[in-house]
Amino acid sequence: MRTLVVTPTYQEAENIATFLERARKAVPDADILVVDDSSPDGTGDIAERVAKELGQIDVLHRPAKTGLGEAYRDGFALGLERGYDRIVQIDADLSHDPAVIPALLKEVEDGADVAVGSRYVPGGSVPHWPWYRRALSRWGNRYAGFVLGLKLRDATSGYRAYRADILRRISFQTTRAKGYGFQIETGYRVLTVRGTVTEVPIEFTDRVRGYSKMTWGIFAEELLLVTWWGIRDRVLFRWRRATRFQPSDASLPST
Ligand SMILES: Nc1nc2c(ncn2[C@@H]2O[C@H](COP(=O)(O)OP(=O)(O)OP(=O)(O)O)[C@@H](O)[C@H]2O)c(=O)[nH]1
Ligand SMILES: [Mg+2]
Repeated sequence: MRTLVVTPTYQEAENIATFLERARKAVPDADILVVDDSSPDGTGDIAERVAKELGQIDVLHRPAKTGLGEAYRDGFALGLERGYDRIVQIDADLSHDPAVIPALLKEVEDGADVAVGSRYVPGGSVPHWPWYRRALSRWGNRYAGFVLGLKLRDATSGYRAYRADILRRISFQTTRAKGYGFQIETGYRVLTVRGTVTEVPIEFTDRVRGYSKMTWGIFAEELLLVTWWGIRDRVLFRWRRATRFQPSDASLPST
């Protein structure tokens, strides 16, 4: 089974070399794709240099910062085009420990369509987050779970391993979220097509170097999209289904 590890980067000059070294150590046989949005701090160039040293690493240089979701859509598209069987997504800021990648891949090997590195299953944790980050993440997850009926404890986790086939089945390229919402959107689509998802506990380490790109705009996009999907699928869809085939509908064939 061929594996591609995709990591999006924006302004990760202080983390990218360590990240690539640790990822290579964790999965020596996997190829790695860095998707950099022309970071002004030179992350893309550092990645190129490390790629030459370590091998099996490609850098996709995107012209501008257009969000995490866009970066993943391009990275996944390249992975499928090149025929990988499994695609891992992971942050480059060392919040996700690359040493867990084999455990996620094992779940996929054992039959899961997606293995999610989860902070909110027994054994998972976020030890260093301030209370407001913890609350945002927890309640964001609960809200998505409630509105969409998601059976996923950590729907916003960006640490996952996908079977390549499931990405094709959910037409990931038609997803639209730019930020965190991308994780919820893909998870929701996988569960909608009855794909199997398992959650593996992880310890999420708060980034030590660099700065977070999480903004209120990204959080608002997530809330709005989740609310819209909930209305579309749980209210409008049911209403349409309930009203479409009424016996009074004259266009129905009279069989
Ligand atoms: N290519 C690309 N990568 C991005 C973009 N925004 C964030 N990233 C990367 O996506 C990963 C996660 O972003 P972070 O800034 O750590 O955001 P976060 O993990 O959601 O938030 P924190 O918990 O505060 O770290 C990191 O590797 C970032 O460099 C973007 O617009 N384009
Ligand atoms: Mg982060």
